Amino acid sequence: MVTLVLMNLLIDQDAKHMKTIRIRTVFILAALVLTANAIAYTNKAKPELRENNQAKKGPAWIRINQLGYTPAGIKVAVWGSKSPERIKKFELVDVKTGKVVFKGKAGKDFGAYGPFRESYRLNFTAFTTSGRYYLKAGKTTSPAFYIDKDVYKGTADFALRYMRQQRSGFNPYLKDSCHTEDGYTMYGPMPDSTIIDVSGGWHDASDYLQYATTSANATYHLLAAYRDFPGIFTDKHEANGLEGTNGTADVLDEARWGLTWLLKLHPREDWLFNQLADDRDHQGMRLPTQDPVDYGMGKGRNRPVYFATGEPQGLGKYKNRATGVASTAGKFASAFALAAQVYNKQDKELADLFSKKALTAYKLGIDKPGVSQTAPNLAPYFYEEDNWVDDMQLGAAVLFQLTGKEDFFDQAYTFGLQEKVTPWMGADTARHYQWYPFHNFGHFDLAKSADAKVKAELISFYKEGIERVLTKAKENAFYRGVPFIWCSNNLTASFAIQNHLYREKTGDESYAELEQANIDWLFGCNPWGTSMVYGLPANGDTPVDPHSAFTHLNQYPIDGGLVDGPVYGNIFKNLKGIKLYNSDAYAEFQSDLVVYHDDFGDYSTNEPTMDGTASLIYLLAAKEFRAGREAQVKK
Ligand SMILES: [Ca+2]
Ligand SMILES: [Ca+2]
Repeated sequence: MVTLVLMNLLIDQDAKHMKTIRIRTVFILAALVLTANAIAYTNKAKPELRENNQAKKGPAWIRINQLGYTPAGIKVAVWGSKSPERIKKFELVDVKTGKVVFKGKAGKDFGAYGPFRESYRLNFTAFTTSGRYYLKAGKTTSPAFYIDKDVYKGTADFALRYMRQQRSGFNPYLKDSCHTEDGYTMYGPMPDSTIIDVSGGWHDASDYLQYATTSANATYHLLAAYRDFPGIFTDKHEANGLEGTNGTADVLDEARWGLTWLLKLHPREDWLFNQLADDRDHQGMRLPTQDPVDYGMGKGRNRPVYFATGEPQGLGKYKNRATGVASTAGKFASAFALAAQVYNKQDKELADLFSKKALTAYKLGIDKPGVSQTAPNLAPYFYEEDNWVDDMQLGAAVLFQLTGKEDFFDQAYTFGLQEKVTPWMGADTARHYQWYPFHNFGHFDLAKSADAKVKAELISFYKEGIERVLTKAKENAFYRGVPFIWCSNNLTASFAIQNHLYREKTGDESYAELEQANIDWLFGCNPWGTSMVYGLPANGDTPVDPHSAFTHLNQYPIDGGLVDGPVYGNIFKNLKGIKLYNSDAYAEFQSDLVVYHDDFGDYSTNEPTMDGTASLIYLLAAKEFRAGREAQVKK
């Protein structure tokens, strides 16, 4: 996904692409029009209240969650200054009346962080009245924002737009088909180049590779979102993704799209495929429906599908370090086993099929423990997943829910003890997708079936991971404890989900502020003052020039796409083939610590990903659900 180095090098050499004129204003307006109906509440933002945070002159800024804050929720903004100025207090002002409605103390001086010399957390959680406000500290004011129970309403459905746009096979956004001739087999027990139908699924990011590991994890997130928050999602699309209704929540339509592809990758009990296409894909920007890449079968024809052998793979210069198939097989087992539960009432035959597939996939993982990494070809980049017990734990946990067989519970528990904490938590760095999924649903799903003692033990593992991140987070005003590696936003969304799962299971609110800080970060409470989700909120500062063919070539909005996110300054400096195409609107917010560029040329921070967006959908559904529950309690 983010391995677009070669592509960028090619583009660098292509004078035509270099001269692509970006009509940014028109583009932004078009995006705003197209997204105008998406978010019920943010529509209330009157144009004259729209403020561009970056454009505001420093030396100090107040960063907020642009979606807004729920009345009963944690409410914190961050004040940062490039001057040695300090503050002691802040005020909350009602936009309509101009009156100060709340006064707060600035609290601890966090000092320097990233681009800022001084920084503070402005906590106004105690103020709970709905309305539209801005914050003021010294001479600095924040953009206006809402406090309202509906600030998350419709956001999960909005992010589903990006998933539909990523569909391979029939693409409902383009209303056209692509990659219909996938694929031909490699590494399998059948002769190489055997034609097999594996068309469908989702493109991984702005390239068009498709991975079992990310697709199965995304499918699990969508199914879990439907399971946990069924009332959040609407039905405004048909199964094929076109507008209409089919009596099924769109999130389940999307999960089904993923499941249908996963079934094609596990067509027999002894067959499991791990990947479709490879980095030969990285040959310049084009829409998926105009993909001319030739994998040896002719331009735009069949792409290779890699059999999960458990051995290192790579058809070109580079190879991965695969040791087994369990990391992929476990993800298939969990997605199928949850699907079997979800469809049990509405389609028994389908549920039985998923149940059968869950069992056979899980067995493949038992037979070949170890990791099944993605296969590189031209470049040395791949998803270097190093853990598999998390995947098998979740698979076994959900199979226990499905079957009631004690063996599955025991195995899930044993796997769970082998990796209590997802290892990136508390670390300063990790390899690309080394510890994936970025949080483990396994403890949560197993705890549902456990007695009080085991439940408490499993949930304490989440607490341990949260504590490790908190140790780092409490040192800075943004409460950042997530490492700035590639896809830091995906880790951020995942970490917020882990906090949510912990809070749901325990009722312990100790980490609510940390959880909210991670969500706020994604929506603008970060050094750059921008949301990291395309088009969300509709009137906010959100990415306008992401690393995507849809936006870059055709000015098509990529609504709901979560971009990779900020990386350490030294990661960015050492990347190959990276260059910014426009002057950096965020120049004064870059630092040696961390950078983020809203620029097509930065494939490391500004490329949306399918699986990160799927995690975001779960998280946003959780937020909307929780906001609704808080509002009920208040009544
Ligand atoms: Ca639907
Ligand atoms: Ca794993």
